[in-house]
Amino acid sequence: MSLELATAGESHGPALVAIVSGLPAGLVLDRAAIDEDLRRRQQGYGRSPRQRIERDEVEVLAGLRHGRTLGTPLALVVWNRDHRNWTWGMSPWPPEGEPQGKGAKPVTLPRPGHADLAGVQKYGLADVRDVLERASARHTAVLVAAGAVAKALLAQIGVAVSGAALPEAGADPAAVDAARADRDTLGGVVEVRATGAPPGLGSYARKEDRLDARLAAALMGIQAVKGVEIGDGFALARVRGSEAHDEIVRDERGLRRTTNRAGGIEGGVSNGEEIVVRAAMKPLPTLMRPLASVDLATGEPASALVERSDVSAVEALAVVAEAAVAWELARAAREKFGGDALEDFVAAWRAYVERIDWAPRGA
Ligand code: EPS
Repeated sequence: MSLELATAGESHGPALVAIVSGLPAGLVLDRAAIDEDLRRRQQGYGRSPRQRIERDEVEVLAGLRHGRTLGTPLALVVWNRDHRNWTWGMSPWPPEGEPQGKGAKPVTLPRPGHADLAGVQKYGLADVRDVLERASARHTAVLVAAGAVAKALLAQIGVAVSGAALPEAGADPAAVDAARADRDTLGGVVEVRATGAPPGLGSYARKEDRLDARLAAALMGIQAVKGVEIGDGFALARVRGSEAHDEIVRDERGLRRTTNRAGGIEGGVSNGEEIVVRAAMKPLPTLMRPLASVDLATGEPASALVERSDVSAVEALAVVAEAAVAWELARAAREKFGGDALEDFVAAWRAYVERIDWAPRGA
């Protein structure tokens, strides 16, 4: 039994859609909790004016009855309010009438740092809009909705996940103001911590089972992420082995570690300590003072497309990264504990933690 997630949706199309399969039956979902995560994702200093248009809320089309999962695919929708300004430009079917509104003119000025150029080359497209609509970080709204569902499942086994931006670069309001004044953008670093994860999530058996590899892929899969670190990560490369590992002791509750340099994962398996991961975000590449590019229609040198954009979205990334980590931990927990009914899943978890010698950490 595993969780699976399929998504669809363009930034200015009608909606973003997610289908979550592999949930047990009987999980109570709290609509307000999902909407609160969607609201958190829209916050943060330095966001684009687009966030004044959107007011993201989840709509459930299938898989839920009276607030409880049915054990069938769960269909989630987040509507794009901005679509009303793009009804011609982003019409799924050939539009009727004269071109009007946004998206009516083709984009031919690829932006360095976006998928624009590689996307038109790869898919044989003439209009960069056909690339940027799906590549956009708008997509992360529906990933946050799915992550909120994952967090509800994890709460049943005492696991809590939370993300925060490190207070520097794009999470420092003064730095954001300075970058905005220079018509520039900023990145930053976010950290996600998960408490209560038992030892044994993930496996060393195959590289695709390794929890650290899975978390790294989940975080790298988020727009603008260029680096991922587990625990002390890169800093471990510069210390001796005697200073790099987490010694094992036993207290009255069970086995535990005296430090957590590994970030709660050894050999690709959770070790029962807090799981700590960080992701580095590059500065957003849509610039109000654009970089050099080439007009794909004429072949002549030109400036890249200037479009409404965020100065920084690092606080939004913290919420998206939290959702990505929650999703991956929930997936690993479904693999380990199984069960068609929620109570079977929880009973398998309880029997397991009673069997092992472990002092639960921070739950
Ligand atoms: C984004 C560009 C901007 C952001 C968008 C991500 O979109 P727009 O061109 O409509 O202003 O606002 O993020 C969101 C819409 C969102 O909800 O996070 C991009 O190019 O990735």
